[in-house]
Amino acid sequence: MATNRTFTMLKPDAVEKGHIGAILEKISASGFRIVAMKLTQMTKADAQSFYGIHKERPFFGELVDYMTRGPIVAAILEKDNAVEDFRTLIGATNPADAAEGTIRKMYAASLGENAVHGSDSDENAAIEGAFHFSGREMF
Ligand code: IDP
Ligand code: MG
Repeated sequence: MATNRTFTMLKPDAVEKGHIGAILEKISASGFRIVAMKLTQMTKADAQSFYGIHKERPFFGELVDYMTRGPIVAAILEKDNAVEDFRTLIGATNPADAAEGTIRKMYAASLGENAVHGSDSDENAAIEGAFHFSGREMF
C-alpha cells in the first residue's frame, strides 16, 4: 500500500541559482505539506552512501562531486500518494525529456544537474528521510 510521505532534496545547482523559494512554492501549491526541512551539506561519505545503488555507474564520481559541492535543502513531504505524485511533479531525470511545467523542466540544467531529488519508492522514502532527519525533526 502506498504511504503518504516522500523525501526530496533541492540539489546544489538549484540552491546556487536561488531557486529554493520558487521550488518550495510549487511544491506547496501542488498539495504537499512540509513535514521536515533543513539546509544542509552532504559529505562525500554521505553522498556515496545515499547514492550507493549507483556506485558502479560511470557517473558516480561526478554525482558525488555535484551533490557535495554546496548546500542542499532536504525535506520530507506529505500528501496522498506522495512518492508517485512527487515524481510526476519533478518530471523525468533528464530535463530534456521532462514534461512542460515540471520542476526539472523549469529549473534543471542537464541530466547530471537536475535541480531536485524525489524518492522512487515508499521504502526508499523512509530510508532517505531517516538518513537526513531524526524523529525530533519530523512533524
Ligand atoms: P532520479 O534522480 O530521477 O531517480 P537516477 O537514475 O536515480 O535518477 O539517478 C540519480 C541521479 O544521478 C540523477 O538525478 C542525476 O543527478 C544523476 N545522473 C543520472 N544519470 C546520469 C548520467 O547519465 N550522467 C550524469 N549524472 C546522472
Ligand atoms: Mg533515483
